Amino acid sequence: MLGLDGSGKTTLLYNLKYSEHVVTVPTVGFNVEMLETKGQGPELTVWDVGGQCGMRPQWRHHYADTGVLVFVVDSGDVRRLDEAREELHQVLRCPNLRSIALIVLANKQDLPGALSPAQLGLRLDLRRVCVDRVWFVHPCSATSGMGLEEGFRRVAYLLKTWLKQTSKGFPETVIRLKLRYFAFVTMRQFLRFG
Ligand SMILES: Nc1nc2c(ncn2[C@@H]2O[C@H](COP(=O)(O)OP(=O)(O)O)[C@@H](O)[C@H]2O)c(=O)[nH]1
Ligand SMILES: [Mg+2]
Repeated sequence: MLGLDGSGKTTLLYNLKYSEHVVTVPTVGFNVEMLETKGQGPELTVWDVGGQCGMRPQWRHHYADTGVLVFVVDSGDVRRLDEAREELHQVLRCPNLRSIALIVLANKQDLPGALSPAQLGLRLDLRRVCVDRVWFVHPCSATSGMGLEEGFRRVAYLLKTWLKQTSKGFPETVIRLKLRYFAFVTMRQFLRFG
Protein backbone atom coordinates (compact mmCIF):
# COMPACT_ATOMS: atom_id res chain seq x y z
CA MET A 1 0.00 0.00 0.00
CA LEU A 2 1.61 3.23 -1.22
CA GLY A 3 0.65 6.89 -1.45
CA LEU A 4 1.96 10.32 -0.58
CA ASP A 5 2.64 11.18 3.06
CA GLY A 6 -0.54 12.32 4.77
CA SER A 7 -2.89 10.50 2.38
CA GLY A 8 -4.16 8.35 5.28
CA LYS A 9 -2.46 4.96 4.82
CA THR A 10 -1.62 4.33 8.48
CA THR A 11 -5.01 5.58 9.75
CA LEU A 12 -6.67 3.29 7.23
CA LEU A 13 -4.62 0.22 8.16
CA TYR A 14 -5.28 0.57 11.88
CA ASN A 15 -8.94 1.38 11.42
CA LEU A 16 -9.28 -1.87 9.47
CA LYS A 17 -7.26 -3.83 12.00
CA TYR A 18 -8.80 -2.50 15.23
CA SER A 19 -12.01 -0.80 13.99
CA GLU A 20 -11.08 2.47 15.65
CA HIS A 21 -9.47 5.77 14.80
CA VAL A 22 -5.85 5.79 15.94
CA VAL A 23 -3.76 8.96 16.09
CA THR A 24 -0.81 8.58 13.73
CA VAL A 25 2.64 10.13 13.39
CA PRO A 26 4.42 10.32 10.00
CA THR A 27 5.56 6.79 9.18
CA VAL A 28 9.31 6.25 9.09
CA GLY A 29 9.96 2.90 7.44
CA PHE A 30 6.79 0.85 7.26
CA ASN A 31 3.98 -0.83 9.21
CA VAL A 32 2.90 -4.32 8.32
CA GLU A 33 -0.28 -6.04 9.49
CA MET A 34 -2.17 -9.22 8.68
CA LEU A 35 -5.88 -8.71 8.00
CA GLU A 36 -8.42 -11.50 8.12
CA THR A 37 -11.10 -11.58 5.45
CA LYS A 38 -13.59 -13.76 7.39
CA GLY A 39 -13.46 -16.63 4.93
CA GLN A 40 -14.13 -14.37 1.94
CA GLY A 41 -10.63 -14.67 0.55
CA PRO A 42 -7.01 -15.19 1.50
CA GLU A 43 -5.61 -13.45 4.56
CA LEU A 44 -4.08 -10.13 3.54
CA THR A 45 -0.62 -9.01 4.54
CA VAL A 46 -0.72 -5.24 4.15
CA TRP A 47 2.51 -3.23 3.96
CA ASP A 48 2.00 0.46 4.71
CA VAL A 49 5.16 2.03 3.36
CA GLY A 50 6.13 5.56 4.47
CA GLY A 51 5.31 8.15 1.80
CA GLN A 52 7.53 11.15 2.55
CA CYS A 53 9.82 12.27 -0.31
CA GLY A 54 12.91 10.78 1.30
CA MET A 55 11.20 7.40 1.70
CA ARG A 56 9.93 7.02 -1.85
CA PRO A 57 13.15 5.55 -3.32
CA GLN A 58 12.62 2.71 -0.79
CA TRP A 59 9.21 1.82 -2.25
CA ARG A 60 10.69 -0.39 -4.97
CA HIS A 61 12.25 -2.72 -2.37
CA HIS A 62 8.70 -3.80 -1.47
CA TYR A 63 7.52 -4.65 -5.00
CA ALA A 64 8.63 -8.29 -5.25
CA ASP A 65 5.77 -10.74 -4.57
CA THR A 66 3.18 -7.97 -4.44
CA GLY A 67 -0.23 -9.38 -5.37
CA VAL A 68 -2.26 -6.17 -5.51
CA LEU A 69 -1.14 -2.55 -5.43
CA VAL A 70 -3.21 -0.22 -3.26
CA PHE A 71 -2.50 3.48 -3.84
CA VAL A 72 -4.06 5.89 -1.34
CA VAL A 73 -4.93 9.44 -2.36
CA ASP A 74 -6.15 12.37 -0.26
CA SER A 75 -9.23 13.31 -2.31
CA GLY A 76 -9.48 16.67 -0.54
CA ASP A 77 -5.94 17.83 -1.31
CA VAL A 78 -6.23 18.96 -4.92
CA ARG A 79 -2.89 20.83 -4.72
CA ARG A 80 -0.94 17.58 -4.32
CA LEU A 81 -2.73 15.58 -7.01
CA ASP A 82 -0.06 16.25 -9.65
CA GLU A 83 2.58 14.96 -7.25
CA ALA A 84 0.46 11.87 -6.51
CA ARG A 85 -0.01 11.24 -10.25
CA GLU A 86 3.72 11.50 -10.98
CA GLU A 87 4.61 9.12 -8.15
CA LEU A 88 1.90 6.62 -9.11
CA HIS A 89 2.94 6.62 -12.79
CA GLN A 90 6.53 6.01 -11.78
CA VAL A 91 5.49 3.06 -9.60
CA LEU A 92 3.40 1.57 -12.43
CA ARG A 93 6.41 1.66 -14.78
CA CYS A 94 8.31 -0.79 -12.57
CA PRO A 95 8.64 -4.20 -14.30
CA ASN A 96 8.06 -6.06 -10.99
CA LEU A 97 4.52 -4.67 -10.88
CA ARG A 98 3.63 -5.32 -14.52
CA SER A 99 -0.03 -6.45 -14.88
CA ILE A 100 -0.60 -6.31 -11.11
CA ALA A 101 -4.10 -5.04 -10.28
CA LEU A 102 -4.32 -1.46 -8.98
CA ILE A 103 -6.89 -0.15 -6.55
CA VAL A 104 -6.77 3.56 -5.88
CA LEU A 105 -8.40 4.42 -2.56
CA ALA A 106 -10.03 7.82 -2.88
CA ASN A 107 -9.61 8.59 0.82
CA LYS A 108 -10.96 11.47 2.94
CA GLN A 109 -14.33 11.49 1.18
CA ASP A 110 -15.72 13.12 4.35
CA LEU A 111 -13.89 16.38 3.56
CA PRO A 112 -15.94 19.13 1.89
CA GLY A 113 -14.94 19.49 -1.76
CA ALA A 114 -13.38 16.02 -1.93
CA LEU A 115 -13.00 14.81 -5.51
CA SER A 116 -15.20 11.86 -6.54
CA PRO A 117 -13.65 8.54 -7.67
CA ALA A 118 -14.49 9.40 -11.29
CA GLN A 119 -12.80 12.81 -11.03
CA LEU A 120 -9.75 11.23 -9.42
CA GLY A 121 -9.52 8.59 -12.14
CA LEU A 122 -9.37 11.36 -14.73
CA ARG A 123 -6.88 13.49 -12.80
CA LEU A 124 -4.60 10.49 -12.32
CA ASP A 125 -4.92 9.61 -16.02
CA LEU A 126 -5.62 5.98 -15.12
CA ARG A 127 -7.33 4.90 -18.31
CA ARG A 128 -4.20 5.71 -20.32
CA VAL A 129 -1.56 4.22 -18.02
CA CYS A 130 -3.47 1.11 -16.94
CA VAL A 131 -4.17 -0.54 -20.29
CA ASP A 132 -2.51 -3.82 -19.25
CA ARG A 133 -4.00 -4.20 -15.76
CA VAL A 134 -7.27 -4.35 -13.84
CA TRP A 135 -7.86 -1.09 -11.98
CA PHE A 136 -10.55 0.84 -10.15
CA VAL A 137 -10.98 3.77 -7.82
CA HIS A 138 -12.80 3.12 -4.55
CA PRO A 139 -14.14 5.87 -2.24
CA CYS A 140 -13.45 5.70 1.49
CA SER A 141 -12.80 7.60 4.69
CA ALA A 142 -10.10 6.15 6.92
CA THR A 143 -11.20 8.14 9.97
CA SER A 144 -14.88 7.12 9.89
CA GLY A 145 -14.23 3.70 8.33
CA MET A 146 -16.64 4.35 5.44
CA GLY A 147 -15.83 2.14 2.42
CA LEU A 148 -12.80 0.44 3.99
CA GLU A 149 -14.14 -3.08 4.40
CA GLU A 150 -15.68 -3.12 0.96
CA GLY A 151 -12.48 -1.76 -0.58
CA PHE A 152 -10.38 -4.47 1.01
CA ARG A 153 -12.94 -7.13 0.13
CA ARG A 154 -12.29 -6.17 -3.47
CA VAL A 155 -8.54 -6.33 -2.79
CA ALA A 156 -8.97 -9.88 -1.39
CA TYR A 157 -10.91 -10.90 -4.51
CA LEU A 158 -8.18 -9.53 -6.79
CA LEU A 159 -5.54 -11.27 -4.70
CA LYS A 160 -7.37 -14.59 -5.08
CA THR A 161 -7.29 -14.17 -8.86
CA TRP A 162 -3.57 -13.31 -8.74
CA LEU A 163 -2.81 -16.40 -6.60
CA LYS A 164 -4.66 -18.63 -9.07
CA GLN A 165 -2.73 -17.16 -11.99
CA THR A 166 0.70 -17.39 -10.38
CA SER A 167 0.28 -20.98 -9.16
CA LYS A 168 -1.08 -22.10 -12.56
CA GLY A 169 2.38 -22.92 -13.91
CA PHE A 170 3.11 -25.62 -11.32
CA PRO A 171 0.67 -28.45 -12.21
CA GLU A 172 1.18 -27.81 -15.92
CA THR A 173 4.93 -28.30 -15.53
CA VAL A 174 4.41 -31.50 -13.53
CA ILE A 175 2.03 -32.93 -16.17
CA ARG A 176 4.47 -32.03 -18.96
CA LEU A 177 7.37 -33.76 -17.14
CA LYS A 178 5.24 -36.86 -16.47
CA LEU A 179 4.24 -37.09 -20.14
CA ARG A 180 7.88 -36.78 -21.20
CA TYR A 181 8.91 -39.53 -18.78
CA PHE A 182 6.09 -41.76 -20.04
CA ALA A 183 7.24 -41.23 -23.66
CA PHE A 184 10.84 -42.02 -22.67
CA VAL A 185 9.88 -45.30 -20.91
CA THR A 186 7.65 -46.39 -23.84
CA MET A 187 10.41 -45.64 -26.35
CA ARG A 188 12.96 -47.65 -24.31
CA GLN A 189 10.61 -50.65 -24.13
CA PHE A 190 9.90 -50.40 -27.86
CA LEU A 191 13.65 -50.37 -28.68
CA ARG A 192 14.34 -53.28 -26.33
CA PHE A 193 11.59 -55.53 -27.71
CA GLY A 194 11.26 -54.18 -31.23
N1 LIG B 1 -10.77 14.01 7.43
C1 LIG B 1 -10.03 12.92 7.26
N2 LIG B 1 -8.77 12.89 7.73
C2 LIG B 1 -8.05 11.74 7.54
C3 LIG B 1 -8.59 10.60 6.88
N3 LIG B 1 -7.64 9.66 6.83
C4 LIG B 1 -6.57 10.16 7.45
N4 LIG B 1 -6.80 11.42 7.89
C5 LIG B 1 -5.87 12.30 8.61
O1 LIG B 1 -4.77 12.58 7.74
C6 LIG B 1 -3.57 12.70 8.50
C7 LIG B 1 -2.51 11.76 7.92
O2 LIG B 1 -2.90 10.43 8.12
P1 LIG B 1 -1.85 9.22 8.14
O3 LIG B 1 -2.62 7.95 8.31
O4 LIG B 1 -0.76 9.47 9.12
O5 LIG B 1 -1.26 9.32 6.65
P2 LIG B 1 -0.05 8.50 5.98
O6 LIG B 1 1.13 9.41 6.00
O7 LIG B 1 -0.50 8.20 4.60
O8 LIG B 1 0.17 7.25 6.80
C8 LIG B 1 -3.94 12.36 9.96
O9 LIG B 1 -4.13 13.59 10.64
C9 LIG B 1 -5.25 11.61 9.82
O10 LIG B 1 -6.10 11.75 10.97
C10 LIG B 1 -9.95 10.69 6.39
O11 LIG B 1 -10.51 9.77 5.79
N5 LIG B 1 -10.60 11.87 6.61
MG1 LIG C 1 1.88 6.63 7.76
